[in-house]
Amino acid sequence: MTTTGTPPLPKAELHLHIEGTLEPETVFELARRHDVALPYASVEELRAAYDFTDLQSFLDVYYANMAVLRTRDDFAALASAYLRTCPEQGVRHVEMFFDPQAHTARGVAIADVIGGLTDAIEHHADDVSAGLILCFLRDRSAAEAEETLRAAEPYLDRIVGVGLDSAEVGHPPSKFTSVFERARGLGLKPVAHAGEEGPAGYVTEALDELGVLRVDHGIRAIEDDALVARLVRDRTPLTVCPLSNVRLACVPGIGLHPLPEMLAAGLNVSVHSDDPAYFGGYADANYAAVREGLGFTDDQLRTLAANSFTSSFLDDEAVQRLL
Ligand code: ES4
Ligand code: ZN
Repeated sequence: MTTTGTPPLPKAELHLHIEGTLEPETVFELARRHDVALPYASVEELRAAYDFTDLQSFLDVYYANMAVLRTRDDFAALASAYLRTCPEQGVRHVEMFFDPQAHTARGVAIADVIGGLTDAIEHHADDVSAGLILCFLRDRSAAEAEETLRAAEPYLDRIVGVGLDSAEVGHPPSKFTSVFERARGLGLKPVAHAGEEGPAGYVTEALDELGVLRVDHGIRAIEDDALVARLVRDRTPLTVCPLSNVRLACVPGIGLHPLPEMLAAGLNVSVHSDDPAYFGGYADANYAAVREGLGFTDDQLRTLAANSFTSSFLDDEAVQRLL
């Protein structure tokens, strides 16, 4: 990561999977603590496996590494380690994704997952404001998503929204219409990953079927002029993750990322870090990538940062207090 000598721009982090902040060193530390066998001999060997060819090749390693997260304290330590880094990144507010099914499927109680994450959020409340977005795994069944939402109901006061993530192609948003309808009825804000690897049509479906207020990634929306016009008209936020898109080969290289085209089209884009322990850096590294790799000006970077706040689920007053 490069440093400019100037403090990083204040920003909101709206596209971050908390499990994607699990650093290789922590995987080894927790594996030792819980006596979990790892298929890698060293941190270096694990890091060498982060040579992804597509979304699925990443997800395989991402879910495998989660085996080391077992207790409420593990989830608290994971989120705490991340939240601690926020001030130095200029991150003043985070709406973090978590994947309860990736843990409950391994026998971890959802109470420990949400309890640990909220312990950390409360502990760091003076440094950074933070909320939770519960994601459904789209490559698992709609019935399981329904069960997950039901299991989370006792903790709804700690959750701002619901999201949709994991393997996109073959799992269109319409598979989850009914669980999103119920979540919206419970007062949860709906968002979804769409148009990352999947087609622009999945973005349209996420808007029409799930009523999403924000689209995560959405880079392939640019392939559909009518969709772009709709997103521009509604000022629908798109949370773009440049380093992720490069590392998962969703774009052929940083210099060919569609972000400049998206911004020029008038789309409400902001820049985020997705799974920073896997993709080469946190918020500031993603800003550096668009500055250095795409030639973004200071003015354009300020637009991205301003969009990140207005695209958050904070009200205007709360945003003003953070600036
Ligand atoms: C993810 Cl980069 C990405 N895409 C879809 N689902 C995910 N879960 C964690 N990272
Ligand atoms: Zn993501």
